[in-house]
Amino acid sequence: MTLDVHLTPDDFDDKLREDALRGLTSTPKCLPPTWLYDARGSELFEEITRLPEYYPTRTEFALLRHHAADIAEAARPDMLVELGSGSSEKTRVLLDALAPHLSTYVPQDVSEPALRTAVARLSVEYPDLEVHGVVGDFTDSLHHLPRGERRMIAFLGGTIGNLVPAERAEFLAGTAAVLSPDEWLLLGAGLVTDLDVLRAAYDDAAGVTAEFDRNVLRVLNTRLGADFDPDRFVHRAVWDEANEWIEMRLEATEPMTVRVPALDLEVHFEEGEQMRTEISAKFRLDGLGRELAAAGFAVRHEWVDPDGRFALLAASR
Ligand code: AVJ
Repeated sequence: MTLDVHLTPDDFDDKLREDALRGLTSTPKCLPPTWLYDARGSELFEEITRLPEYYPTRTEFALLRHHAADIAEAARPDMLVELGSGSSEKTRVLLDALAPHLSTYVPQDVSEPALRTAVARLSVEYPDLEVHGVVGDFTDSLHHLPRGERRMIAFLGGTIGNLVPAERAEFLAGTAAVLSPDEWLLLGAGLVTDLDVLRAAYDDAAGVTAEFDRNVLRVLNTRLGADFDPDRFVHRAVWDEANEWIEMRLEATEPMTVRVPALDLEVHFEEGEQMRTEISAKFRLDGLGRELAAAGFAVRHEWVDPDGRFALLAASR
């Protein structure tokens, strides 16, 4: 088992400082979703995936379970690369189906602790498989992937929705560019669905998503010495009708000034001011097909759950 670290703690700090400075000084304020996933954030996300309201993970898991054999037959990869693999929980069903041809599994994630645990566990469970973890940002990691004969890049969970359209276009074109013609992309994407279902998924009754959202403030406190009081922010999940995405926002409950020593910055929040911490775009199959086509992919298979909430697409060039 190996673990490549493409984002060293120093690179990480530089990136965080850059993102935080840009986001906290823009109007409206915003932070990129990457920073939600420190060790605690990754744990909270795992907890989210088990909530009754959060349907994406279990819906995608069912699709993977039902269609893993079709995926294996179509793509027959020797290497499975999984971008944003997290705990690699739902990947097992793929690994089992791909086993006859698969020699290497390359999980990639921004959270080193989550990845270490996953890599260690999988190496024990799949002794015949070479497990090669890559720590980094999924966009940078594309260019540092190990070579294989026939790779399949899996980008699951609907994480594609965290990118705005221009970033998506760049990411998909970049993915097409690193793949050769007989290599595949397996993409999991959330679909536009009932708005109450969507909103509940991003603002659950138990408040786990709220805690996950506020955790980004703790990350800024720990890593940048900031003095955010997370209790003075409430979590909001807002559906943006025009863009067809959910926005997670943190709303200040009172006016306050926050100090961020590592940036030599003081940030003022008005009462009720909202800071965006994530977008989670939902798709329509025709639109997603067009985006993939524009990047140079042809969709070979698509599978949708019976409620029409989530899609799994297999594409090649
Ligand atoms: C892991 C990025 C797919 O957008 O649904 C869960 C993250 N945010 N609840 C998503 C998330 C709020 C999740 N992804």
